[in-house]
Amino acid sequence: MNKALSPTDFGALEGFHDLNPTQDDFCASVIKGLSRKQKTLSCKFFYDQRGSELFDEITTLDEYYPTRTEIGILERSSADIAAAVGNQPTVVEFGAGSVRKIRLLLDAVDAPVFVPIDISRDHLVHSAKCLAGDYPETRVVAICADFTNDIALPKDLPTSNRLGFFPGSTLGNFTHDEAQQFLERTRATLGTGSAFLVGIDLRKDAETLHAAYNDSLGISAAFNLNLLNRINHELDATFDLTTFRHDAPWVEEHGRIEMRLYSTVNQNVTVAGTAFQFTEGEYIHTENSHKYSVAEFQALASSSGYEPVQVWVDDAERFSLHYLRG
Ligand code: AVI
Repeated sequence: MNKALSPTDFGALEGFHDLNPTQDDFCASVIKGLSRKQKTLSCKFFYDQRGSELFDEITTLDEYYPTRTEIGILERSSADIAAAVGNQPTVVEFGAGSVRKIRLLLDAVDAPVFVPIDISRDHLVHSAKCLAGDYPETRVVAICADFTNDIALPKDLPTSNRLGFFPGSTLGNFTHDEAQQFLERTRATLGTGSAFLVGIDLRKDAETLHAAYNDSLGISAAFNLNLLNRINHELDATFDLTTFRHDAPWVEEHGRIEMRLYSTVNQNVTVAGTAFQFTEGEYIHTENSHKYSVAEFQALASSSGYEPVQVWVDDAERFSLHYLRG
């Protein structure tokens, strides 16, 4: 889908490529997910305007350590990172995430070209425009796309010295197979000789993990429930949010936190004309957040064709930032 933008929409943006999935994809995915025996919704749909705001709030919570820990690693290790990466790469960010993180990276490596890729069009345009304004020497080319699909980068981008950036442990939201496929695809997208900087949350005690996804202020719960609200508004659905409850257990067997929404009553819900039955105590699985040891992630990267070159970890060994060569 190509959406026309007026010249003023671009601001200082060099280019904007819209490969955004349509509303039909959202509807089809929700109906398919709720039709499964284990009802499932994809976590990539968390991020409407309200969902993105709630996620930003999560990243500031005391219990949610990943964001501030990764920023600390980037701050402390920026000189090492720059030495490993070399100067002036084309930086391709998968997910236009934290403004702080990308600025730390751009400052460290002096990137002449920056390519943010994100599924949320408004968020992408806003953050890319801000960056383009603040980094007048950097060419910013934004791509609105679902990075869980194949993405062909625009042909006029430099083909050598590309550096992928995938912070925040978003890779943990994929299953192991999906993570491997994603890494293989990004390697193909970025090209041989490229590098990839990937943030990965580390395995740790269950109590710390549990608190991070079941915070005392209830922001994680609001973030999870907002998905039902989004489906109500965008897909003409009838979820009664007072009859669903958030829980996010640590599932040792799979090495992951699972975000779940439990139905507290027997009920029927309609989505875009299709009816779904819920029994009391049944849950919708809305997200996985896998945690890896350094060795586990390096094995995954190797099996995807990357060479793990260097890894930076905070003193408390909570989070890791991996430098891989393609
Ligand atoms: C975006 N992603 C890495 C977050 C995580 O920690 O898995 C999403 C999140 N879900 C609940 N809290 C945060």
